Amino acid sequence: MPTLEELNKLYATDSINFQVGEGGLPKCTITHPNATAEFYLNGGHMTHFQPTEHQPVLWMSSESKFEAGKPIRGGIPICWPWFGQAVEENRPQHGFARNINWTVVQTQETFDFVTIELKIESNAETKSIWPHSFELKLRFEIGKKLSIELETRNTGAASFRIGTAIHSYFNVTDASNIELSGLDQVDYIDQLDNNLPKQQQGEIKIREEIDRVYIESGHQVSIVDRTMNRVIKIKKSGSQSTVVWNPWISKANRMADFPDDGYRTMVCVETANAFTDVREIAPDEQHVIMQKISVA
Ligand code: TA6
Repeated sequence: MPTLEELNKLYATDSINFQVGEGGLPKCTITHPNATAEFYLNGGHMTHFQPTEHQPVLWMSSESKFEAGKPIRGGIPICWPWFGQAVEENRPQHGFARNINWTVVQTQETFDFVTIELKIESNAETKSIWPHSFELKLRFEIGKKLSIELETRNTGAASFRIGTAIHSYFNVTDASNIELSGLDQVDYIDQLDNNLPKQQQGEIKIREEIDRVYIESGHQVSIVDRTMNRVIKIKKSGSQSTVVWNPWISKANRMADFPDDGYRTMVCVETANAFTDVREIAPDEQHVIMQKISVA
């Protein structure tokens, strides 16, 4: 793994800088006229995004661990190559991409934004968990808006299937005083009710734990934060499933890296390929999933 000095020599720009982050993990900070942001090479995990003149957009847990090989709680976990529990035993929840170290491929700065490209590729360690050859690229475009693009390439000789989620945690002032619009009449799988299929009626309001996988939704979702008087708009491509999650009280209390009252100020809206939306990738083929976040 390159040293911070090598990373800065190769990839630093006026706005991009690599430094020691929490837990001694290497962190990239972005200080651009249009936004500030930060991410960790551990998991390719974005932990902060704030357009200038706005409040932070991403929620971070004050109890998150920052240990190599362990997922960070909050920000934007990259779930890949499966979403949720793996079918096989002792394989990590939400895949392994968020637990391993990513390498920097390139960085670029323009007047309007910065772009950073990271990648991981298959090796003996990944093949011991998932027996396929792949190259996975993650691209952040950070400016007044944030886009996150995940490109899977099959570099092996056999097809494989992937489940993914750009598992974004959004910062809201009071989760009981927001509405999520854009999913009205969309079918969803209720992960809290034996994965029964249901249909969304109207906007989503949060008054208890919610864990739903909206299927066949290419729709834009808006988080209307009445208290902060702002709307977070979430567009996407390469995905026909959107996950909405808030652990609410008892699940928040059960998670060691999640503050007991953390549920009050967050909601996850995840751009996914989950359940029936998993993707088959043939040799030399690729799949791109993208989430674009803007604040109004
Ligand atoms: O957001 C959907 C979900 O699958 C929830 O069921 C919850 O488990 C969440 O992901 C967080 O998962 P994690 O493994 O990060 O604790």
